[in-house]
Amino acid sequence: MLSKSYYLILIISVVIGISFWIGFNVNLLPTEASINAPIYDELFQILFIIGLILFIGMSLVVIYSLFKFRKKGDQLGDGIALEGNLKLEIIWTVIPSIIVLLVGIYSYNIYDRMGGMNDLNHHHEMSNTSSEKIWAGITQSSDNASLIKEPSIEVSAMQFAFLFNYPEGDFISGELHVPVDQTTSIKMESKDVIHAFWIPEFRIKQDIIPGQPTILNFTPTKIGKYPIICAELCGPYHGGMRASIIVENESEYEKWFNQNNKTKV
Ligand SMILES: [Cu+2]
Repeated sequence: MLSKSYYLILIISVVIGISFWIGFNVNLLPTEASINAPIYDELFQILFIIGLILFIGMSLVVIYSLFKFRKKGDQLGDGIALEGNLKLEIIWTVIPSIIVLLVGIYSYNIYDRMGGMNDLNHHHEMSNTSSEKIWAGITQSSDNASLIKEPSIEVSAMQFAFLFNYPEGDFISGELHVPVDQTTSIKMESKDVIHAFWIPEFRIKQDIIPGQPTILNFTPTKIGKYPIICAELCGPYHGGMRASIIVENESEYEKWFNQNNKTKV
């Protein structure tokens, strides 16, 4: 006869095994279309696996308890209350503390690898008004001079639309076109309330705050059309505040740009 703890260890191992298998084989996220996406997805995968272990583990405990602690025929009350199980209290304090600490350290590492810890004050040549803030995040480049690259595009957010201004071509577009594999820098401004610029496929999201222009850099890696979604409740038609980003190869982008270019007449 095998001991109880043997079965317990076996069940825990199976739960962890199944959770890892699902975590590595089930992808819940949209396609990865920027250099940030694979980094972000690493963190998501770890969180997903931890969530699965907890969900499957707790479900098993609930199902087991339903049978094991079922009310006996002649039983009227709830039974004796459990009180002061020191061992249990230590376990359920220490294990979550370790998990939360490790996830915190790992998140910091991910944020750093996505460029979140880059120095904020290296862009004076680009932004000469002190009110302009360079958003720290979301470029992998460690070379700060390369943070701001062509094409640079101005994004205006308003209730309830995004408009994309291409200053070099002196035109405004309702769609954001960018070339693939190049760092694009967008300068975002809000005309009214707080909006947010979110491209799920790029794993980037940045608030657009009135009176505080924000620069966001990203590098698309996959040709295609992706949604731009306002991710900040900004009014009654917030749900309809969407636009598209079209990532295309260099020559397609040039073609589109030249078709719209108003400086070359
Ligand atoms: Cu909005």
